[in-house]
Amino acid sequence: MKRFTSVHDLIAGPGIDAAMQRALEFAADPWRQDTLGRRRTVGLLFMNPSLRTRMSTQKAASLLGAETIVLNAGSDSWTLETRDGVVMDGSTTEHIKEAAAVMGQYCDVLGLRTFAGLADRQHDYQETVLEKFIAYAGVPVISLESATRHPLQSFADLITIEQHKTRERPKVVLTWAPHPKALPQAVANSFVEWMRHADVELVVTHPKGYELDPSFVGDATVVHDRDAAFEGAEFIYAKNWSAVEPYGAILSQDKSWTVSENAMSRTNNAKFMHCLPVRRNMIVDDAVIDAPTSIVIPQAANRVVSAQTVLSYMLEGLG
Ligand code: SN0
Repeated sequence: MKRFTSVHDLIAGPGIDAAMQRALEFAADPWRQDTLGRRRTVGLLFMNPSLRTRMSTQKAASLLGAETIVLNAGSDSWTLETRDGVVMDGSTTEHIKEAAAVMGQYCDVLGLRTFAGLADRQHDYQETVLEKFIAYAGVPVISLESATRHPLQSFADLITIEQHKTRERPKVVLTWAPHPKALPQAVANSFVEWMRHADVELVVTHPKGYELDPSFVGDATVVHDRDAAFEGAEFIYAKNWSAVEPYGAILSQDKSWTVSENAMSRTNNAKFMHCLPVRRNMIVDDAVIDAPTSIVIPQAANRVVSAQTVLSYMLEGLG
């Protein structure tokens, strides 16, 4: 695999089933390939904050015997310019062209985190920054969350559902929930994209106006009545996202969409999931996230497994 930016890269490579098989093997025995990354360096460039992605990807590389170098753009390193043809007389000090190319000289695999700017829909949805980074890096690249997707998170979500499901084809509900800030659509887009390729009954629920981009939601079932959507669900996946139209807008902070015990009581004893970080008592009530049915911590633990699986394919591909 030369790039991992969406589920499509996995489908074009080893395939979802084979990757899941390998993921479950790593989950059972994390050290089973502890020399695969010998003498290899994985470089991780963060243009935005991170806790899980940073630590889990470093941990995953370490389990495979690879070194990691982590760089935070703007705090550990120079502030990066991502636009082409601009006169760099402002606050940015280095262009992503040189930064990516130089990091590619030092590292065998690179990862990039670059959030949506939420100002220009086309710029974000064309994945302008990630694609530039890939073009100039000269080595395989892993997305550590880009403008429109968070594939390592979605892969971890799929692994988590596989491990916790109690029947074939479980009902999985993605529910919008309120948040004080405008957040990207990346986690929701990516979750829907992966679940549409999984053997689950997917239902998406959100207030009117929060429709996800058609290229992601496709023909997935969308229900605006949250109580109806929750009926009989085995997994409730909560996430806030800002509106796609008008792009990046907050249209609602309606607390009746906070995932409450009352809402969960309609489900089939559903497991609660969230990618974290989560705003307690905005997205989800304490009673739900602290209940035994909350699987947010094993879900986060699986971030190591998804990163290790993806890194293993990339390191193998280096020959
Ligand atoms: C990011 C997002 O895409 O929603 C990263 C999730 C993995 N989340 C946030 O930026 C949350 C920030 C906040 O203020 O709660």
